[in-house]
Amino acid sequence: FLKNGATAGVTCVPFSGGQPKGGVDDGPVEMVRFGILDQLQGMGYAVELSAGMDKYKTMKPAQDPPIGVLKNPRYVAMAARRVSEQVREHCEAGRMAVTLGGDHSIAMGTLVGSTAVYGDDLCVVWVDAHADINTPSTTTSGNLHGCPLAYILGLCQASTPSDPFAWVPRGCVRKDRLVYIGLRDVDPAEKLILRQHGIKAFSMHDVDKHGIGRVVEMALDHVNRDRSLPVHMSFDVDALDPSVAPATGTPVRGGLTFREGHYICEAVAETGCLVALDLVEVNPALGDPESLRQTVAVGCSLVRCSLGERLL
Ligand code: B3U
Ligand code: MN
Ligand code: MN
Repeated sequence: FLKNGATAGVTCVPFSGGQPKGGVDDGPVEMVRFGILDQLQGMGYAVELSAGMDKYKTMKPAQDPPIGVLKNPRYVAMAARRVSEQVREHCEAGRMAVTLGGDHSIAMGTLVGSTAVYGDDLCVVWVDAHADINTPSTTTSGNLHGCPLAYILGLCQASTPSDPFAWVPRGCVRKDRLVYIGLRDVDPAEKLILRQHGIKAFSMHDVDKHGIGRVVEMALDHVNRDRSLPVHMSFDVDALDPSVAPATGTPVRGGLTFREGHYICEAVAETGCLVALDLVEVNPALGDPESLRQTVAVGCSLVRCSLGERLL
């Protein structure tokens, strides 16, 4: 697989159907307006932009009643499926797949796309305040941005023909190749799932106890001891403290500092193993203009660091 591929394959996903708040669909366009594409080119990347980002809004089905408690199930499934195709194309072409969200339900698509190319060698570093591992039976909110990993790991009941997520290859990511950093708002049922399946997670408690340097090292040792396997990092901006990234749908106090967030990206970049990156849950509609500017800026900065921008 590529080591710091020279082309970034960028997919913008203006999608908010995985949670109830509007505005997160404007995350990608705000990051592009802030200059992320030019910035990547300035770092020496050729940028290949996926076509047809407007389609994510127009593909919304006219009728999409809840299935059980799950909200917008068909819309989420259709959008994620399209994301999976766009990310797969980038990975197949040997590009670094960069996906700008949009809410975190789109990671169902990014991970199907990257594992289609890299198989179950793929390691996932999930940076988030939340575990996003609710199943359709455990979710109390019915918001699918809280569920992508349950589908990906194959924790949901076998799909029926009418299941809009039937296309998701259950278990395309191995449970021992997933690691979390930054957790601090995990539902009781999710805690049970993590424990039952032995899924490795470093909470904010662990960051306080060991420091971010040790935590990232331990996280990478868990999934990728030899630093030889491809890595997909899915970074939810709400992993950062709300004082650093205020414009996001479900902020949780006690998050990563500006430097801790950047350190994760720098350390992952240094391994040379990164093949795919998601940056999600930037919601420009929440908060004042300064909160927006600050959150968009930090999102772009995390993307650049993950793709190898160095301080010195
Ligand atoms: N675990 C809760 C809350 C949540 C998950 N992800 C976000 N919030 N951003 C749920 O709705 O599943
Ligand atoms: Mn998330
Ligand atoms: Mn989150």
